[in-house]
Amino acid sequence: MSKKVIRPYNGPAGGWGALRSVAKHLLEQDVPVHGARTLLSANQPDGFDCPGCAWPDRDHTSTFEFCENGAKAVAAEATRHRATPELLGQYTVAELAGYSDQWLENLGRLTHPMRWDAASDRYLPIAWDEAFARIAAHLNALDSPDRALFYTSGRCSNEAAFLYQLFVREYGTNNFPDCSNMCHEPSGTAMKAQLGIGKGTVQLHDFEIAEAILIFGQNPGTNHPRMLGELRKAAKRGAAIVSFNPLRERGLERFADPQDALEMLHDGSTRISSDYFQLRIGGDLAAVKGMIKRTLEVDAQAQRDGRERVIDLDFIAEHTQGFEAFAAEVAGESWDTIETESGLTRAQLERAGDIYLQAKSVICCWGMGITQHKHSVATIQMLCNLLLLRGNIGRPGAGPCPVRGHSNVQGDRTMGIYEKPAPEFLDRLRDVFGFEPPREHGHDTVGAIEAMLDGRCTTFFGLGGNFATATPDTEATHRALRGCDLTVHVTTKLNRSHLVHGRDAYILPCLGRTEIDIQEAGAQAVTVEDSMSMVHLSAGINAPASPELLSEPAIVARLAAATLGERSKVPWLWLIGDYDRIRDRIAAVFDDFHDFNRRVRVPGGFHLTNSAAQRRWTNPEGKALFKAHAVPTDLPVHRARAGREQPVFTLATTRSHDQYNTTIYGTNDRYRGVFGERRVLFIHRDDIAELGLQAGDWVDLESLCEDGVQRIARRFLLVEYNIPRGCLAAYYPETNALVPLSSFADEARTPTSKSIPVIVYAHQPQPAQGLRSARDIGLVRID
Ligand SMILES: Nc1nc2c(c(=O)[nH]1)N[C@H]1C(S)=C(S)[C@@H](COP(=O)(O)OP(=O)(O)OC[C@H]3O[C@@H](n4cnc5c(=O)[nH]c(N)nc54)[C@H](O)[C@@H]3O)O[C@H]1N2
Ligand SMILES: Nc1nc2c(c(=O)[nH]1)N[C@H]1C(S)=C(S)[C@@H](COP(=O)(O)OP(=O)(O)OC[C@H]3O[C@@H](n4cnc5c(=O)[nH]c(N)nc54)[C@H](O)[C@@H]3O)O[C@H]1N2
Ligand SMILES: [Mo]
Repeated sequence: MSKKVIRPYNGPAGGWGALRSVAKHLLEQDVPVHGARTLLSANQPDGFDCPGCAWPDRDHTSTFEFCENGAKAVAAEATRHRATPELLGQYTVAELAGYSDQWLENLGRLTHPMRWDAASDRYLPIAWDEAFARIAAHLNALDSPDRALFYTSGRCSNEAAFLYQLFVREYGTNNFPDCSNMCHEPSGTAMKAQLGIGKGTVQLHDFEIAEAILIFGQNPGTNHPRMLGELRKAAKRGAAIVSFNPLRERGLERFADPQDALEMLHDGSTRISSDYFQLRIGGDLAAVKGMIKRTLEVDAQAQRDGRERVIDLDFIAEHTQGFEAFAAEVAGESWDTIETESGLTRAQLERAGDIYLQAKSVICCWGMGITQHKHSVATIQMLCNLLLLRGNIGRPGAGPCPVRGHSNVQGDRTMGIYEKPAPEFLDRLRDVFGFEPPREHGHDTVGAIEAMLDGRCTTFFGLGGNFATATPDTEATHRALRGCDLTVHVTTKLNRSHLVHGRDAYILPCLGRTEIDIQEAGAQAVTVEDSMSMVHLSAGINAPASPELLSEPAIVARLAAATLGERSKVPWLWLIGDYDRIRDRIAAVFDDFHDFNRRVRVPGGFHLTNSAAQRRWTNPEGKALFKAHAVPTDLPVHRARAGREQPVFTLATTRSHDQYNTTIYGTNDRYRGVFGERRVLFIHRDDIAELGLQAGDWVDLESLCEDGVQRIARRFLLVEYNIPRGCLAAYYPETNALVPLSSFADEARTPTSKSIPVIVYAHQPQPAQGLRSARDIGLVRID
């Protein structure tokens, strides 16, 4: 274990620290000499799409953009470490489960398909054909296709996702839980109802002209480092950048661009946020409503004074519905409630409102700090209400900008990875392919866990991801997976989901983005869609990690052929001979992908139509809707506080700088000043005192939920931090055991990972349970 150090970090994000960190990771991963060439090919027209995040590239044709965390993601895939059958054969699964997630990750790339052998409790190699035949036999023996679940993580390409949903629907179910259910689902749900489309309207060039950029619940310095380049340019030209975040994130404060030689040589940096509002966790709806209230008050005053109105009356009249009722509801909300629930003062909110009013064009960005609450959908609709007031949707430099996570999570949805598919889409599948797809809605992620727990589902298939660790309520989820008759994972590396398996279990290793994919017609490229709806090509440049690996489209197609056989209407094996054939089918199903093969070969790719960006409102009302929402005052945390003497905190689970979701690269969180430890709890100094504890003490966390289940996560180091009182932050996934399965966003069912009511007490060591609990909830064995 490396040494634990807690040391406030006052430098900028980026800078030399970022370069040093990349060098360290390249060395640790033992990336081959051509590793540098690999990094230089990320996001290049003839290279691969960076597996790091979904932030777009300048036309995908620019010169290399340095990104520390993109480089780590690439290095993790291009590593020289190999988890061969010989290596894995040395351990029983019970032994492997005793190790940390980081240790599993460091075993390296999987090289062979494997099947769990019950007699020896080991994963042993199996031939591809045999694996497909056995999985197919299992699927065909189920009394209903709805017994099986087909999970997707957001890294797979459009081609793989399209074939996957096609296979699963021809097989007969819409059971598509996906990572999006835990991520930006509320963004899609909120905007689809309100604006008619579930995607952001903004493109990269809008960042060049926006006069204000508001950033809610997002930490781009760590999770979307290339976004800092855009923010830096905007700050330099004088745009207002306003952050709303309970934590003062370094990347939102100062940034040194490693690409700017002068800035680097002179140890300079650029201020990013012009204003920073440290609101309470879950306080965004109240804060935005305060800004709206300010806007409407200023407007009313202007009206009384006979001055020009500050809201866009023409836009409201022509394009929206519900304004009068909405304005009346806002007027009825008291400043008291708004201040208490947001944790900001009226003066601060008026200031924020005035920044909004002074800017001719405003972009609103948001991330997981907004989407992982009970009231996420309402909060996002409040953000869109704010934009609508001054016509900030559908014109240059303005609009909503949900910043997506996984590099193709948006594309996977576009391709039909959705448990509630639209009837028109299913009609198209039927017409193009000639089979009748299932119409009944399937399970989302929470529904999938519930269905495994009560035995409705018995089979789990994962295309990427780490379901056992990414999902809420770790104990329940693990029980759910272990109860399955079959678990199968398509993956690049070993992770905990492969160790928390069903009675029969397979690991199917696939090619990564960085690798050359050879099929019958030669080397293939795939396509992805970024967070701003640009679709472009991605082609690997490295030799595969093992000659045994198959591409994701090939795995899906061969499994489909094995399962559906003669009864299939789809020429599976022919389709994967040349991915142009898959793209032609995609074009036949989605009008927006017309002429797909030609348009995607134009450097930079093409932009998908966005109706809201064109001010066409495709919801049933045919208008952008003002949606009134009261500031919530009866959330689980309010209820948990009522009548309890002991302080009840709101815990947000968040990412460190050294992780990619459940993939842990290291134990440092440089910008937050934490080194060598992940089990930390960020807490206000006065709260530590009130608990009668001291910084550096170890504590246990217990979540409070009305379902009567006791959920405890043990042994976290108290770190005194600049965070509002009553609010806590700790890392995901160590804290997932605290997120109740029954606690999710209204309408969107996203687990409430950013607002868990918890109590905190001195750590109570648990003798004897050591290894068993390590197996169950993935605690770290300290090597
Ligand atoms: N290097 C790296 N890149 C990644 C990822 C990764 O793990 N590592 N993950 C990818 C994925 S899948 C995603 S979805 C994105 C996630 O990227 P982000 O959306 O940035 O995700 P988080 O780090 O979970 O949390 C974001 C921020 O929300 C703040 N926050 C917490 N609660 C609240 C609240 O109630 N209100 C407000 N306003 N803020 C709050 C936290 O302080 C934190 O700064 O990044 C993607 N990119
Ligand atoms: N408490 C809490 N829980 C959360 C969150 C949170 O903020 N707090 N965030 C949620 C969010 S936003 C998300 S998106 C989910 C993430 O949920 P997932 O997408 O399920 O998890 P990841 O950790 O991104 O998946 C990592 C695994 O993907 C596999 N992999 C990597 N590259 C490839 C590839 O090219 N192909 C294939 N087939 N497999 C590959 C590797 O095995 C790796 O171990 O977690 C959610 N869970
Ligand atoms: Mo995500």
